[in-house]
Amino acid sequence: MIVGTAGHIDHGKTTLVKALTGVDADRLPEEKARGITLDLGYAYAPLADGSVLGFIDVPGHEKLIHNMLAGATGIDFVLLVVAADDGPMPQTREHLELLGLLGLDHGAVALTKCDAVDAERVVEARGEIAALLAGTRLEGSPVFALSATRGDGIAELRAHLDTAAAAHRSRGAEFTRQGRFRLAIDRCFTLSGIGTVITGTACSGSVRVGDAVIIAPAGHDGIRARVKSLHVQDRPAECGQAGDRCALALAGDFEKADIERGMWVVDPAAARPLTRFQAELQVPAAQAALKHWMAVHVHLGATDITGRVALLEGDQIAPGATAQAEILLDRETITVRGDRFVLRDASAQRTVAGGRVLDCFPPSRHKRSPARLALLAALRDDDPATSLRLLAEQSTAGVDLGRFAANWNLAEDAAAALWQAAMLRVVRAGEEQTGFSSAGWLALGDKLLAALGAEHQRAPDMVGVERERLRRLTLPTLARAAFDALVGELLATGRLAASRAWLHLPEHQASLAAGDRELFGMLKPLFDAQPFAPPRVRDVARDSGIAEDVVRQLLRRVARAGELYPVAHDHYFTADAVAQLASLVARLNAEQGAARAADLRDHIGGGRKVAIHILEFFDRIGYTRRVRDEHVLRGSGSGHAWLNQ
Ligand SMILES: Nc1nc2c(ncn2[C@@H]2O[C@H](COP(=O)(O)OP(=O)(O)OP(=O)(O)O)[C@@H](O)[C@H]2O)c(=O)[nH]1
Ligand SMILES: [Mg+2]
Repeated sequence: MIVGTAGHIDHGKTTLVKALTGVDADRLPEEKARGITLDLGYAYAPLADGSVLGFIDVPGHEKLIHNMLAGATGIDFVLLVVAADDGPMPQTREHLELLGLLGLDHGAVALTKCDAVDAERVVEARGEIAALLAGTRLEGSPVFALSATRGDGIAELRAHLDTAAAAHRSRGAEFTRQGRFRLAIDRCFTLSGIGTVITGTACSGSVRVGDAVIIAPAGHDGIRARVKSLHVQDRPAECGQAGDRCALALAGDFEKADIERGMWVVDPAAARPLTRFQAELQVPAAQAALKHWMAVHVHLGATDITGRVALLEGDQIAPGATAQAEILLDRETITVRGDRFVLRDASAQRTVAGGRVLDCFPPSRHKRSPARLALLAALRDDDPATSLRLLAEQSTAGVDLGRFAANWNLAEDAAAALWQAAMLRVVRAGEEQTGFSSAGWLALGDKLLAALGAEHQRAPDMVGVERERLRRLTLPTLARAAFDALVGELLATGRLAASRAWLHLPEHQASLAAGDRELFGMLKPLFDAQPFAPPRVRDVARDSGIAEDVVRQLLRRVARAGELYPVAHDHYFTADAVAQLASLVARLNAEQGAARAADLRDHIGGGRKVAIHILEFFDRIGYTRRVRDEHVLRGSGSGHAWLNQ
């Protein structure tokens, strides 16, 4: 458990930490000289069970709130220090408000300097503290009257902290945040013989000696590093996990000067810096309303970044109210859903609001639509299944599961278990995964079949619809991989049929009129005689004595029925010939990596120009892709089922 001090300047925070641990957390010469704390201090005390209690000591000075917040974001338990002579003072209240906004609800109060006042004043101060805590997250926390200089009451407080640490550990399963490793850097220094060391509180996941990590944001891709050794709560360790104060000795191609407080050390998969996220904001009852586009300092992790607040509902958040907003940062940081932060005004004088990150991948359009706001509201639920369900319902083109997992900081296993529990239909394409609800997936299939049915009605003489066109007719935003999976499933269940390059409903039969069929039956031998160099429209007209335009119209109708392909202008090839040419092109690809016009011509004879036309036809229908003078088979060629027939 990490205990964080809080309270007004000079009320005895550092003295108390020393009385509890024996460690003077004021380590800077300037702190010693001035007798006040300037930056975060750290101390550790062993517990009876062999574990270690960690302390983060913060400054009380009103101008050092940013340092206080850098420490407070990593603590589990608040030790609010109030001097008995003064009682609660401005920074007692300010710290208490900030801790409440950060969601901290476990703590105790140390009523210090009781040696300097009489018993009556102690009773009075207790009353002031009870009034101070009323209505806050720390209401009802125990108050320990003590003297840090004389040592009175220290043992009782220490015993209470030990008990609280045990309780914290038993809540462990619930509180140990799973997910990928993230640690907000609060210090970076060099140790001779060891190298660069960074410290911070791990806020999720775990880290081991030897792990590859990324320090980010830094440069374009962050800084790659490896964990050489680590200390947990000031002791050498093999592994550190969420809630531990860790010191990591890092190896990599960087200098100490490249690293500063506020950067993060993360699992490489969690290194996704951002400048924009959406969040829930709570304005304290005692503060002014928060107005749209207000300039703020965003205190998140171990640092603060300037930015603006764009409200998503209304044009202000009233005192005491909670609302959703987008935070736009002036520079990058790393965050995930659930991270708490505090907004202070541009001059860093006043607390504006507390926040909780909800969505790290907000849309750029329709931000205020009711569906979008409902989704943000669902993201408040700590169970990812709730928002996943709603998101899947809303996303006809599927949920980007990679982003969802990153937003929730889910490691691979947890993500896979979630997809399974939600009964998602998951479509994989390389690294990307798209998820559909069962109902959504079925609806998408129905939509595809309905689009196809409408096409058959519109053009009953067409054998079917080409795959890519059907994807656009179904849902233009549907990714190709998802569409292919959908088609595969519909084909397998017999709700969809394929004839060569065409998809159609099983019952659909392209209908050539009886007259057309008879006429084409007479002409077909001309095509079969020279399948790879069939006669052009003009030649067919000349050889058959039928008017050129009549031939042209007839062949066009036969092509719509799928029995001919228009390989070039006025130049039709039979479906059989095209199927053979397609296998030939596939063979050339297999043997030579690509098909070239000269090689194709060597196999089929005829002119080079016809070979070029054939290959260009295959490019056009998406069977091949042109790369300079070569024609490379696309993907698995799965779009062109006629090859397998
Ligand atoms: N008599 C008496 N003096 C105390 C006690 N605790 C602290 N002091 C004195 O109060 C002064 C301030 O103590 P610190 O511990 O530095 O106070 P702090 O809260 O850490 O101050 P900042 O970190 O600057 O906010 C020192 O001179 C301490 O010796 C106490 O219990 N009794
Ligand atoms: Mg101090």
